[in-house]
Amino acid sequence: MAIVSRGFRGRPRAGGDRLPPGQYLVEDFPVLSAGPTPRVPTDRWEFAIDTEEGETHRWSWQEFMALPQERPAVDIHCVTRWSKLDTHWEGVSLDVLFEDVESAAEYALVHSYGGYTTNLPVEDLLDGKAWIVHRFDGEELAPVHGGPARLLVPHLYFWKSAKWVRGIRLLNEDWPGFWETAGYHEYGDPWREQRYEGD
Ligand SMILES: Nc1nc2c(c(=O)[nH]1)N[C@H]1C(S)=C(S)[C@@H](COP(=O)(O)O)O[C@H]1N2
Ligand SMILES: [Mo]
Repeated sequence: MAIVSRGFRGRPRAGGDRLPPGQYLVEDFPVLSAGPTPRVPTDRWEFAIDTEEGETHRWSWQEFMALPQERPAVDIHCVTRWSKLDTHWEGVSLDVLFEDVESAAEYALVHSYGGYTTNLPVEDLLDGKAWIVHRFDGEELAPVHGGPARLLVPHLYFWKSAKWVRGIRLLNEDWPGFWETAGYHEYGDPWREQRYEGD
């Protein structure tokens, strides 16, 4: 006869309902880079959005820093299973950067100094969901974590948050990026555990 203990859910996990399935909490800040850290001096840094019509919108470091700044406090989730709660950043909302961009494209391919790429739907960059950040925990963003500036898209697995971000290409069709080509999920929602292609 089976004895079923109804409602037994095991020990509550640290992080509670802010920890997506299969994740554990870290207090430190792991570094995950697929290659060497590119060094990009801010006087040679530029960020660009290229539309599907071939228009380019560019910002120098000075122009970027003069834009309205926000301070998102968010939880981040890496596909290698660590999560970090309440991380503090400073940077520019993608809504601000997209203000004068005319585009009907649905897909974005983000590219970085050093050659890394990652793809996501344009709508996941808008409506207060993504930033280009240049400060972490009150300090300039360290080069190993993507300084001078990185993308921050906390509602998707952290591989979408391209370090050393250089630009965004808007596309009518979805082009997979670096990890997406290597078998990781196209979208990467940590709450639906979309780690690998087919999840
Ligand atoms: N340019 C670039 N961006 C990147 C990566 C990378 O290798 N190169 N790794 C991604 C992965 S897999 C993760 S988990 C996070 C790690 O960011 P961190 O090193 O600041 O923790 O950056 C993402 N952005
Ligand atoms: Mo990652």
